[in-house]
Amino acid sequence: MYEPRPEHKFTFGLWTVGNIGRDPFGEAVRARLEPDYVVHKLAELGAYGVNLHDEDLIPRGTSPTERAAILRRFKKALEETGLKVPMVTANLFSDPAFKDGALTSPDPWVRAYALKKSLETMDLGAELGAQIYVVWPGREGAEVEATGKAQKAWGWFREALNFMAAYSEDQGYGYRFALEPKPNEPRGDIYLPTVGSMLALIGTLERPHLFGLNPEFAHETMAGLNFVHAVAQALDAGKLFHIDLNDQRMSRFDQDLRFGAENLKASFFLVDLLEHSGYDGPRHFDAHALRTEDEVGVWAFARGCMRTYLILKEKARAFREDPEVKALLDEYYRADPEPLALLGPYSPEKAQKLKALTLPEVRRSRGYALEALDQLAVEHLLGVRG
Ligand code: GLT
Ligand code: MN
Ligand code: MN
Repeated sequence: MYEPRPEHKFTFGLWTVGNIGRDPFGEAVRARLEPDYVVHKLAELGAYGVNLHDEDLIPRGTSPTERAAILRRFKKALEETGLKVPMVTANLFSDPAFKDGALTSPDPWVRAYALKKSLETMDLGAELGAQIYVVWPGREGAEVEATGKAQKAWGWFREALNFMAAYSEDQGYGYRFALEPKPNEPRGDIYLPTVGSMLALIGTLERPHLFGLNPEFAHETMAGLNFVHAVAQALDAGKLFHIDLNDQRMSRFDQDLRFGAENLKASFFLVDLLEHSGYDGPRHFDAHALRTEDEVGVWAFARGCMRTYLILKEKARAFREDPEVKALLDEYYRADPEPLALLGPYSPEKAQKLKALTLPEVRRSRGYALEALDQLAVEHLLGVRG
């Protein structure tokens, strides 16, 4: 019943299941997995696709002949399994050149190199059939304010995004660009920390219709923000182009935990939102197995992400269909025609009538029954209803 299938559109990054378990204090604990092997394993588990950074597939310094051989093997695995590559992104954070920013480095050599790398990643993605291009500005930030770079960085970043979108159009690639905010890590402060700040940036771009969001559960959660609200706002703006699902405890380092591992209730309402929103893009798990795990643990982790999503999807359906929930919600949203007629678009008559309005006293004393409603959600989650 909770068996993942390609139509569920679950995707993983090569860097997620391929994570070798390095952290700032410790060395790798797992061997690198070959990309074509990952493709076969993900297909066996019922995933829809695999996403990648340029360097996950083609390590820096690969010769053109080696590159061709890697691509041949990878494409063969995709053909054999039917797995898709819906999204690609450039690694603009590992190279020492990017230590003070990539697209917003103060050094124009570095900015030009980061842009070149982005264009080449778009070429690679197009060859693999990718339609979504993620931009995660992880190194675009600062620890030191004395440079005044915060005022310039926006302009550089905007210029680069405009360039990339123009290139995509020029080549006929048809990419949709999904911008991924994060508050901090690896930089002390990243310039575009939240879904809200990315949405605001999009309005200043030359081709805003080509740009949307790739929000990540862990990233808003690190900042103590409500991820469900962030996704709802992106959806409302028509800007949910992609989503990074994982889990995280607040105010910690970027944990990228298995989906649902920590905040079950928030995950439940996120799945509820996604499944009822009409969003039909990939459900991408940007998470990795704990450092304690061997390869067996990696596949248990991947399977766990997908199963938890499907279980929560079923619970969300049962919750929405529960007659008690429906009755409480009917009452919650009950709308008298009299005030409704005063709301909506402005008119001088409505303004006059609004000024004459007296609020019935009962509107102050009413209860909203949210305790009962929330308890029903908890009981569905605990498996005693539905
Ligand atoms: C990196 C980061 C993620 C981004 C990826 C895209 S890479 O692992 O932590 O949140 O989505 O570059
Ligand atoms: Mn993360
Ligand atoms: Mn991410």
